[in-house]
Amino acid sequence: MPIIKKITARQILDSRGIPTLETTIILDNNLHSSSSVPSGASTGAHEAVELRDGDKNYFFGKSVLKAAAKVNNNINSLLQGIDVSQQKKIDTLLIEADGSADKSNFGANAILSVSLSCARLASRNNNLPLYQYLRQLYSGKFNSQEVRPIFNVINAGLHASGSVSFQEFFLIPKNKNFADSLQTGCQLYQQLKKELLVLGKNTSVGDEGGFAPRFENNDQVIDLLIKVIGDADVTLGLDVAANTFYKKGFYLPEDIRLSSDNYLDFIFRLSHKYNLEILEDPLAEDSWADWVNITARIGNKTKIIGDDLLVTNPHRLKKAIDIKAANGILVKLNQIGTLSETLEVVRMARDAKFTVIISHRSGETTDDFIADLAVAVGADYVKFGAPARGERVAKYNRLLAIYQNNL
Ligand code: 2PG
Ligand code: MG
Repeated sequence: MPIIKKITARQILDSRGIPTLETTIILDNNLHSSSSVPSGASTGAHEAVELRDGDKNYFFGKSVLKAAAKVNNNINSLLQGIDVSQQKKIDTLLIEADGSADKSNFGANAILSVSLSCARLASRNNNLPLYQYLRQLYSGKFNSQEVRPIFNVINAGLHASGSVSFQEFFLIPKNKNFADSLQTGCQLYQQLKKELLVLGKNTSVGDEGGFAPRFENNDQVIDLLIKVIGDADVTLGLDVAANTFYKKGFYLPEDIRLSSDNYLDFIFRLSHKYNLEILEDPLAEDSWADWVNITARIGNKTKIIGDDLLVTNPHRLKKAIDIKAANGILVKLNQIGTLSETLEVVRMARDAKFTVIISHRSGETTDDFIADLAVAVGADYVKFGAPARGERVAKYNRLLAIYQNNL
């Protein structure tokens, strides 16, 4: 097996025009491959740390030149001469050399860009499509159905200023295969645009390609989506991203300030009223007891998904499984920082019968690695944004290639 000859990283731009990292690895047989990493806006407090330069006069402190230097110097020397197919060994070396609990020395962005590049390069070297190579690495339980896309068609919260408090409003088609679900999602997205125009609302889009007009309240958005769905076989979901309106023990979802108990009732009624299939981050990221409560109350008909709660972290997932604080997990590679740890988290989630959703970040690139990851682990759903904007569509198109042509 060819060995790693050289690793280089450069600063590129993400879909918000904010710097991110792209890393290229070259083998001694001169085969090479690159991967770039995404970045969130509504990041959980317990995520692995992105290394950013913090120079206010250069990209408002968001540049990643230090992270690039860590790849070019420390990580390049660390991994030179290593067999690129030794993914677990490579990820362990990266974690140990970084030495911190949150990957803040090298930066999770630096570490992940290398981890993903290694996998992509090893798959090429083996002449395997990436998803097939990743399935070998995963070797856990998986759902053999095609993944169901979750379309975030209205962007609000931190992804679209001036709109309502909930961050994402989902349409979730129930077609049997991915291509048909994609078609349904695209048609409803266009139908939604027409309805917004009839209402005299703005049809410009937010960070994830969903429309981002002003609404009076969260219910108004959902009622419009119900109208757009009509008799199509499509369900609803939300990423509440409750951290963003949780302040000192109280929730402020609208013009009201609710205690935790009253807010739990509010969420319970909402889920019941709209028959939500998916409810992501309905509660603040450290309110474990309330998560247990909501899962016990509505978990039998709604998937209670931990994003900021679980941050793709095996320790937080274990706790959630043990105390039944959720019944599903949003999986984001950059929340934990290596491919091997992510695969481990998916294996744990599956063994506990948790729903698995592979997710993008609000700041993305056209890198479509997560489409292959979703097929490899047999995820239940993918959350890649609206069926619009290049960085979102790249992932949906990659799924089409995988499912239709086994590429
Ligand atoms: C989320 C994500 C992706 P961000 O909260 O689920 O939609 O948003 O990447 O901003 O954390
Ligand atoms: Mg979320």
